[in-house]
Amino acid sequence: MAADHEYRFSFGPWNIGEGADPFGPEVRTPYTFAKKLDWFESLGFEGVQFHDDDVVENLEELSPEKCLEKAREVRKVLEDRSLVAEFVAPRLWFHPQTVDGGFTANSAADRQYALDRTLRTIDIAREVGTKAVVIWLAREGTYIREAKDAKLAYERILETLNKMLAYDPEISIWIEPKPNEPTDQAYVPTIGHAVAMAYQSDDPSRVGGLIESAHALLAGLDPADEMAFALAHDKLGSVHLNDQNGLKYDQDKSFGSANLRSAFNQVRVLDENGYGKRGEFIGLDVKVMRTQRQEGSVDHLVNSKATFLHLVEKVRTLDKDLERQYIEARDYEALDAYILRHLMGISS
Ligand code: GLO
Ligand code: MG
Repeated sequence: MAADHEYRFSFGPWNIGEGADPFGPEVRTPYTFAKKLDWFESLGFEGVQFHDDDVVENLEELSPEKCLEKAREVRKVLEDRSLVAEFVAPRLWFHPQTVDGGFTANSAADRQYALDRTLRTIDIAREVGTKAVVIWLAREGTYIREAKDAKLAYERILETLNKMLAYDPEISIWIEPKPNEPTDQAYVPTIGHAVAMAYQSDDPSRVGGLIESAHALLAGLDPADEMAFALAHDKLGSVHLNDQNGLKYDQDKSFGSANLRSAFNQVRVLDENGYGKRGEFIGLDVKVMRTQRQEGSVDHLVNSKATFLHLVEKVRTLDKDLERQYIEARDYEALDAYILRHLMGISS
């Protein structure tokens, strides 16, 4: 079977962006949600990743009933197009009450806001047709280390996870670790932290992680090994494949753009461990380069998906006998050279 029929792909509407960065405004005009959905279909992406307010715009201004009604409408729109919601994530980093974080904010009122908004996200997730809620702990951290009590912060995050689990016995929580940005020091910086919190929670079977390649790289870790760790614990809910050129701002480059060999090893660990066989998505979290013209707004998605599929072929055509021989002979120079030749398409 061709690999593109074996894997399901997803991205989020924010991945078709307008190019604003901290130093300049938008350079492209926004597309409507409906137009973005056209691309999901035409580019072969079945899953839509959502923030709560991607599903229901201005949700703060709507009554809970109206909010759920809107979510049901979106579900219908998705169904009509044979698309599904992969997950919903509470956007806990835009609102004035999340300036100091959400679950770990020093203000009790702000923590309550974050919890209420997260429980509302669970309701939205249910109505839009997914049982997965992603927690990207954007501002759960500090700009100066002394600003928060880190032990207390971890206790507060755990308490929130438990309240979420109790609120809806069907949801799963996928924690998306990231070591920094927007904060200087973020809590739950790696998948190891996320998995530890999963085991510590009231229902470990419903808590796992979502690994983003760039976030692992920002932590100085190898994304493929991070994925292997989560897989070894059966805790890899999803992935955000992308790339990152060193320890810089979070770049969300196209998958494989900075380090093709690292991308190969990520695909390998997923493909060889049956990731996707239970419906897990190959999720992308890739940014349009600011320099792209309007008409090039989705090329990064097309290219990232194509690179993933080419690398599946590279994984499956690797000469495993030869690899084993090099490993048995402890000739890692030969193994290294073979991997490079294979990636470059040199047959001998
Ligand atoms: C930012 C994160 C962000 C999340 C998204 C879903 O660095 O990668 O894009 O993936 O908000 O939770
Ligand atoms: Mg991400």
